[in-house]
Amino acid sequence: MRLSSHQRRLAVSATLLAVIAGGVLPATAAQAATAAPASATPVPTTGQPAPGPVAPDLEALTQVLRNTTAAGAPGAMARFTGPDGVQTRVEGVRDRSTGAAMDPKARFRIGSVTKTFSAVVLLQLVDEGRIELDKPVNSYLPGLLPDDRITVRHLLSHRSGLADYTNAMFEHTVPGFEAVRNKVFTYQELVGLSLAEPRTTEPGAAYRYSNTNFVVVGMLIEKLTGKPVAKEYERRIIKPLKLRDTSYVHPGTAIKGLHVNGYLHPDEEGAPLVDSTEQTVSWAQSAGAMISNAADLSTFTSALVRGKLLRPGTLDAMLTMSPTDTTNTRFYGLGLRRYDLSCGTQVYGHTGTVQGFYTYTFTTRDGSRGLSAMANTSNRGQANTALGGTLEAAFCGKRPAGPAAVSGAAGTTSVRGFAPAPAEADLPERR
Ligand code: REX
Repeated sequence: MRLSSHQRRLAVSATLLAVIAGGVLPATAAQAATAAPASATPVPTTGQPAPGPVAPDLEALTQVLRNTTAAGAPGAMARFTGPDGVQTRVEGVRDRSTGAAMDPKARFRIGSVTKTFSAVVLLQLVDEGRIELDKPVNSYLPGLLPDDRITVRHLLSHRSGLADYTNAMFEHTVPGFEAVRNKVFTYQELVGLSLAEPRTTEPGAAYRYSNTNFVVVGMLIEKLTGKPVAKEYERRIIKPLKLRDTSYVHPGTAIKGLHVNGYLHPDEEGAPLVDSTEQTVSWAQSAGAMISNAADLSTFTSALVRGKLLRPGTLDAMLTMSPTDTTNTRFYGLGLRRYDLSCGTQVYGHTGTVQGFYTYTFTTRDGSRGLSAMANTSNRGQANTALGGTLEAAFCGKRPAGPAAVSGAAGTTSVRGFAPAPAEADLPERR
């Protein structure tokens, strides 16, 4: 049965509520589930006493990766770095045609983790006095947006109300993907697609995740620096942090060097996976087109929270969070997420979804512990939810609720794992 995107959204919300009611979420999250509307004004939320570090459960990490492959990912990996060094775990394959095993050093497409890189570049321009967070976007890009009240901060916090053009683009997953796989869009074209749709909120009124925001961030970076975003990522982040496996090759289509192949699940249950490794990712650009690996992502997020990339004031602005859903465990700052885990630990980072790749990269506030995990599939909500369990295993030493339960009948694959309490934007079937 094919559900409309609205039906899918309702089903996902119902699942989330059922899980909360069933007590899988920690009690505090369940109690808070009716509070904290996503439209609440952002407030600094740094007042909680930090709980003591909990050792990672590496067997649980392995179990989570097994659940992820049982849920339909050809392979999955996790890399944890903490006081006892680096621990990596892999399951399955990175290339289905050769059968090559998943490799924790391999490169992959990081999707929206790119947004954190874009936010850092723009916030460095704030540090340099070249742009102000609370000024209208139109004062830097005259006439671009239909509303002079939309500010730079609204873009970085997903509060502009600019529609996410990717919802319509990928309404039909494989045809949508194949239509843009080799396409090269200008930023202006992508903004045009968004502006052809009604805006979702008044400027500043509410959090509504939209790729359009970070396309405009890319435009701002290029306008202010006079350079392509690729050069700015390179000069400001990749080189200083020596991220040798990180790149922005748009509109190139290949992932160079040792890499993971990505496999997209079609909407039709049982249809063969589509190898989606090669694509321009032009539909996302500064909102999602970067390539990296697990080690580089942890170096990046750790350096960020340790204040190596931004001045204290701009880092504070980036870490000023507002809820993205009603569980009060998921927050968004400026190009950065915060997840409040079941053991009380707060972790900062981002998630990513690009055809064939799910990514999670998160660090503790002091940068001393970090987790990067990926699975080489997408459009497979169960696999993404299962992979999210790496955070609980790594930062809370928690096992998933049970092994993957995969029934034989098409469309009934289910995974019992951690509560699917990702931010709404991670919800796999959101279209
Ligand atoms: C595009 C469609 C998903 C994926 C998307 N990705 O908006 C951005 C991103 C760049 O990484 N966002 C994530 C496709 C969620 C984040 O911020 O955490 N889905 C797929 C469909 C559905 O085609 N019909 O699953 O590959």
